[in-house]
Amino acid sequence: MTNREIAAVFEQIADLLEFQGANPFRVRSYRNGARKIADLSEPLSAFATGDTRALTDIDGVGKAQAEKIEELLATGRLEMLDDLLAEVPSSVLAILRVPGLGPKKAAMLHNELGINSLKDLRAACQNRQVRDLKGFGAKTEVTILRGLAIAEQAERRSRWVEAEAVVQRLLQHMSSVADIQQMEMAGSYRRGCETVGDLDLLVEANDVDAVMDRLGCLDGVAEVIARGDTKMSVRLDSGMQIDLRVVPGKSFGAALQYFTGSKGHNVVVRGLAKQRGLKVNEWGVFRVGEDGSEEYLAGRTEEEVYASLSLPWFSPKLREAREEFAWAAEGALPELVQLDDIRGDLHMHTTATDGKATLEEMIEASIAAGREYIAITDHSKRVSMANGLDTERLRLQWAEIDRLRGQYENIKVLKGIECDILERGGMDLPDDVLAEADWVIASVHYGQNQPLEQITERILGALENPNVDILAHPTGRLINRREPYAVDMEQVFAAAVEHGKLLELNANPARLDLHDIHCAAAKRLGIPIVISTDAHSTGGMEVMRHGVQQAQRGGLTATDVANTQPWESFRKLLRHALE
Ligand code: DGT
Ligand code: CA
Ligand code: CA
Ligand code: ZN
Repeated sequence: MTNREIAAVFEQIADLLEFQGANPFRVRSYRNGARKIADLSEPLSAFATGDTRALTDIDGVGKAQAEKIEELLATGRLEMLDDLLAEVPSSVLAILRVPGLGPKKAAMLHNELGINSLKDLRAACQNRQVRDLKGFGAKTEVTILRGLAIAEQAERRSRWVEAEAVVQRLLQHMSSVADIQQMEMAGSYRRGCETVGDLDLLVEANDVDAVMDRLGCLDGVAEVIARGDTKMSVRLDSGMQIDLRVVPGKSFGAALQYFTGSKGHNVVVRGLAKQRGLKVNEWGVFRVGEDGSEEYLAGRTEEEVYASLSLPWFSPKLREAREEFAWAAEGALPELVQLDDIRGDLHMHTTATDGKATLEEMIEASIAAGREYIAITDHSKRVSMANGLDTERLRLQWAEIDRLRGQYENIKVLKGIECDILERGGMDLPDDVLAEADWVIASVHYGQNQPLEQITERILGALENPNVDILAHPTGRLINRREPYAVDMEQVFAAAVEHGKLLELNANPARLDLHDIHCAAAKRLGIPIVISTDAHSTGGMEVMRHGVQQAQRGGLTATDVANTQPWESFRKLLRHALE
């Protein structure tokens, strides 16, 4: 299990304990443990097996939690969690995930109104029963109703990164079947979609039973939904479904193409085949004779399938029936940006605000990650919860960066700030201070529920400010947790063009903000995109790959992404002359 998965288990335990009204100290210790684990830069297994360091050496991890981590690492399960889950039905658990409802409020709804599911909750809000509970009101009801839509989606679809954790375990588990010749994930997971409904696993093998038996004994399989000659579907405890298909080698490419989708992409492929008197399905490409006979033409590889239709191979990231066929017709499929192209990371935090690593640690981790230039961008003072910087503390940090510049010669460190756009409009720090910064990020963190005109005005104001370089996480959404705020993106794009600003693609897998469609729009308008990790720890730099994947789905090339440029050309985008 990965650190992230183990941290998620601890979070879940904390939620469940809180829901049950457990001792608040106990709840808090699990939450702290989860945070510590998520922030670790090393895998937990390194502590569990290492002879010199124990899990209890990790700050915030006590003896009881260390035992739970060991149990998870050894078995992939935790008896305590299984017990808790048996006590709280999963339909009730879903209530905990409604934005704006913590475990405490969820428990009240459950205990006082008998609410047992999202459906019950929706009915109770619509019947105006919720507003009468202590600590709730008519406004809470509206908030809950808004949050319900997103919780209902989260019940059905996982974030890509959560699906990835399951996929890694699944592929590892299946790899012991000797008869497997080839194995690939297909579906929305392979396309890198931001959320994944179910997982589609494709296997080439002769011994179908061996493959299916093995899938059946994956840890966490709750139910075998169906098992046939070539297809099998299982459901995991988490609710996630896995569809398996076992095909012969001559059909592997055709099946991979078919089950990768998207459905819309495949509709176009089949249409193009038909025009040529061909038929494409999951078994191959066939020439259809006048007597209805079918002659197999291709199917071993995806390249072969597409080539038989005079099409180039499409990156799965582009298979959404958007512009890919028009590009192919012009022979101009974009050469998508790759993780290796990234040279800079221009959004990160340190212990000066809510980061977990010091300035030096972040610089050293950036060097280790191969970055040639970075910007240190802690929060400004409005973000008081994160101990945001005022002018004085910011200048102190810059003095520190000046000192460190001499020490780290193989990386450029920009003096930056993530400056809040205030609720009433305007920037959180004075213009003359922002003017001194090498790199100014403008962000909306407060007043996210304002009406469209107001939020758009605030953002346009920031983009008009000559000292602002870039707008961070432009729509504020959190996948499966929070809707984007109401903002007129057309106007934001127009202002970015007019004032020569950049837009961030925040790589945090919970954000991925800009959306892929917005990435494509920015590219069309020639607005440079910066993919940033927004790292709050050294481990947080790892998320760059998610941002790159999202950029690929938007059709972005390295040229479209400003932080792929070598320092010598990137520095020309800055307001200050820096060597
Ligand atoms: P998901 O699971 O909702 O995140 O999205 P997908 O794209 O993984 O969809 P899924 O799992 O239902 O099916 C996987 C792929 O298989 C899909 O992208 C295209 C192909 N496929 C499945 N069912 C059909 C169908 O009825 N017609 C066509 N043309 N293709 C299908
Ligand atoms: Ca799927
Ligand atoms: Ca499926
Ligand atoms: Zn940030």
